[in-house]
Amino acid sequence: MDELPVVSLWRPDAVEPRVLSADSQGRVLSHTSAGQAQHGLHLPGLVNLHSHAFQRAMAGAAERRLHPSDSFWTWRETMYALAERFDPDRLQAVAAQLYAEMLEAGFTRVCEFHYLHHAPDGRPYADPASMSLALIEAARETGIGLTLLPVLYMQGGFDGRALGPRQRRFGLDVERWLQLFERLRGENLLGLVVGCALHSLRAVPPEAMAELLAQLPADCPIHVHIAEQVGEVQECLAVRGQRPVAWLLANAPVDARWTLVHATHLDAYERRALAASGAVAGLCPTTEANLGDGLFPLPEFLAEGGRIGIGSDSHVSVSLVEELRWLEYGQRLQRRQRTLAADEAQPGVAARLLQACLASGARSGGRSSQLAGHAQPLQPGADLDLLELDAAHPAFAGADPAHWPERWVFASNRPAVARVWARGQLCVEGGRHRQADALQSRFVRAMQQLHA
Ligand code: NGQ
Ligand code: ZN
Repeated sequence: MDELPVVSLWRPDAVEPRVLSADSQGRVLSHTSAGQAQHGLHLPGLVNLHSHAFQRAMAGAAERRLHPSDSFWTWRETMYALAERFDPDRLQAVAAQLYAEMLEAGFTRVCEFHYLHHAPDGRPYADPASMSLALIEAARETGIGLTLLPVLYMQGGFDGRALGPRQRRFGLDVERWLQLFERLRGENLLGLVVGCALHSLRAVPPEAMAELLAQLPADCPIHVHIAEQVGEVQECLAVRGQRPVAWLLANAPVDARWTLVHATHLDAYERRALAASGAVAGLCPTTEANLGDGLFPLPEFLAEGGRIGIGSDSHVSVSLVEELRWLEYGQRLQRRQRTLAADEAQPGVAARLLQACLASGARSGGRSSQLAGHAQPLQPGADLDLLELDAAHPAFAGADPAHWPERWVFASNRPAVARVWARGQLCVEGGRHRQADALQSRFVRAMQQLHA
């Protein structure tokens, strides 16, 4: 365990000097008051609740027009073409670079929504878990907490059509999914959580969904892509007679174990019912902007007690700041108002968003079951995940540290995270991951091969 500093821990609108200690697993052992506050500010690390690591290799490479009506669906073809070029080594190289960047941004756990299961021709690797193991090794190399979500992906669309040639490597049926799940649960990596992902309502037939859900352990986190594109909502209405979120709520026991990724297109009933379910809405603002998805009804959902978290998804940006900033800015642009994520109890926009993300992280990451009740970050038993803002950064000049989150999210473009601990281990110092240089050289080589 690395030595921990006396921390100046951010609490909404206050700063508490604390001394933290960790057990050998990197969990908080004690949390005691430390008389004098130090200058600076520490926050609990955040969970990045949605990642497709391989897509980091595509960031910025799909921004040239291919078609007069480029869309999510034309982007997806480019993404599939890149996906074909991955093998386990390239995946590990790209994922490790990505995870190091996440740590530098202040994310201390990642929920990896993983569906590149097989070789490009659709045949399983000699070890069918090879691609998942590459992700586990990337997490081990970087120190990030990993919630690995092997994805069930069975069909090419709502109508039940077979997987297309470029989707073959994603395919698993329920039986083979359960084999992979059991195998991964036996892997030895500190802090590893193995959960379940259903790719989307498009990719999983209703009977298979029910069959799989019935066999999951009670504490298993469950993630699903849902209602991201208008076309998907229309197809779901046509084939299943309900909008996607309404259909899921009616056909699955959606509760606090669930993370609904995107959930962009909600009617008022769906929005209220999702808020009441205890599930987390997994918002991915920079990817949703990049893909032209639409805007989530944030102020209403928060007012109704809904839970949110953020993910960097396609990794066109790997920045906590940018995700939170765009989450608020999208609402401002749409409604021509300001401070839309704030409310009377919490007037700080960044503070409210951070509070919401910190409260949902343990659920989405599958870490709440280890504790009594729902894990609050940095309480005894929770992972010792911590970030330190750079007290010398000009963004914070003149501000009360309790209000630094607003300065950080709205006014720092140069990175402001100085140090990051994941499960008690110091991973980032001076804003850089401790293995940044070596990871980056290997990443550059992999990128040259992937784009050759
Ligand atoms: C994915 N990504 O699985 O990587 C999806 C695109 C799909 C996002 N939705 C593919 N952002 O939904 O079919
Ligand atoms: Zn996704």
